[in-house]
Parts: sequence; C-alpha cells; structure tokens
Amino acid sequence: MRFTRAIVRPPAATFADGITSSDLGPPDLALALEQHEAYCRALERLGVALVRLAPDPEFPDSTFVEDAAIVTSRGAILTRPGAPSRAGEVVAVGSALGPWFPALHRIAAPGTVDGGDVCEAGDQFFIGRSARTNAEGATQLAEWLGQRGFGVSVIDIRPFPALLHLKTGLSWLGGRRLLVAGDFAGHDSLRGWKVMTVPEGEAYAANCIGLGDAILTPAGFPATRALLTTLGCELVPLEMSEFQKMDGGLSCLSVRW
Ligand code: CIR
Repeated sequence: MRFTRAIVRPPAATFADGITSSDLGPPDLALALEQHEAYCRALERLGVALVRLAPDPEFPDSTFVEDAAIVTSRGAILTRPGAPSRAGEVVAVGSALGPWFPALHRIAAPGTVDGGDVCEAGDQFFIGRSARTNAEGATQLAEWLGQRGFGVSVIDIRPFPALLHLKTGLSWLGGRRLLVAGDFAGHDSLRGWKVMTVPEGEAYAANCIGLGDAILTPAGFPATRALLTTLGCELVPLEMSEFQKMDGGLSCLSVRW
C-alpha cells in the first residue's frame, strides 16, 4: 500500500481507436488528458515521483501502462499483453523501469499476462486467468512470484464476462482487506480475507488504489464512498469517465512501486 514511484503515460491522439466493449460512446481526448493530469497531480500530492512517458499514437491503449509490467518489492517482470495490438507497449515501459530494475524479467511466449490481472496484497498475489492472461502466462508468473517468496492464488475470471481483468473487480486496501465487485463476493479464493463488497450498481468503483492512509477512487460512486469512509482513510475521488469508456479503471493508469 506504500509506493513512492509510478510510471504514467497520457492518452495519445489515437486513444479512441483502442479496444473497448463499453457502450458509453467515444472518449473525449481533451477531457481524458485533463482527467489524466488530475490523476498525476493526485499521486504527486501524495508523495509519488512520476516517470512520465510520452504519448504514443501507435498504441491507442498505451495509457493503460499497468498492463505492461508487474513491479514488486522483490523485482519486476515485463508482461506479454494478451491483446496483439498491445504487445509493443512493453518496450517503453521496460526502458522506463530499466534504471530501477536492471534485471528485468519477462513473460515468454506462448504465455500472455496483462498487469491488470495481477493484484498484490502484501505477501500474497492474486492472478486472474482471463481472456488476456492465459494458463501458460499465469503459470510463469506464479513461478516467478513463488521463487521470490510470495504466496499466489490464481482466480479464473472467465465465468464473469463483465470483468476485463481481475483488478476490474478486486483491489487490495492494505492488511487483509480487499474491496470487491459482487462477482467475487464469497469467492473461495478470498476465504480468510476481510472482504468489502461494492454496493449494487457501482461495480466500476471496485478498482481503486490504496496509498498509505489514502484511497484513490473513481468519482461518482456515493455508496462505495460511504462504505470506504468507514475505514477512516482520506478518500481521493478522481474523474475517470473517459477511461471508463475504453474499459480502463483507475489502477490501469500507472505502474507503481
Ligand atoms: C484494453 O482493452 O486493453 C484497454 N482498452 C483497457 C485496459 C484496461 N487495463 C486494466 O484494466 N488494467
């Protein structure tokens, strides 16, 4: 829950050409850039030093940097994104991580992993087996994490078509506490965890970022806000409408360590 650095990358002019399943309409690039800048400022205010990558129009989804790498306290690994149009995004994220992680590992073919399917919860990692993260990718990542002393559980999210990635519906709030969308409430893999379920109709708010005593949450989900208020944290609401239109959540916009 504590991180001091993050990689971010503003949406490019081709942002609207990215992959989406939503029916919320095309994103407004100017507004997306504004929302992205507010996200960056919120992280900086909370003490995070940003590595800002230049937008890359060749990769419309490249603002969702989280999918390209997994960074832990014990090393970093580049992914092999499951969507072919996103494969090249790892190059820039790998270069940005290089100075901090000279021994950068990578998921190898035929494995695929999207960082959005990987949820750190202290010494435990949850890996989503999804349309983007295949069995081979999940196995490679589980081995890599296991070698570094992390516990791993793999959760098959394919029965939940509303979830693009594991973290679309699951966030770590520190300690043994998780915030989940209804799909995961009562899931076997979460036994022994303190699970808070986002209220009906607010599933998008299950993707948030805990940072010390603060939680960055998407703005506009009052019932989830009321629920999180009970934790006594500082809540930092961020407008995410333009990223939601492209199936992106709050955590997707940064790689954090
Ligand atoms: C995609 O479909 O790959 C992008 N349009 C959205 C990726 C969102 N990333 C994430 O949830 N980690």
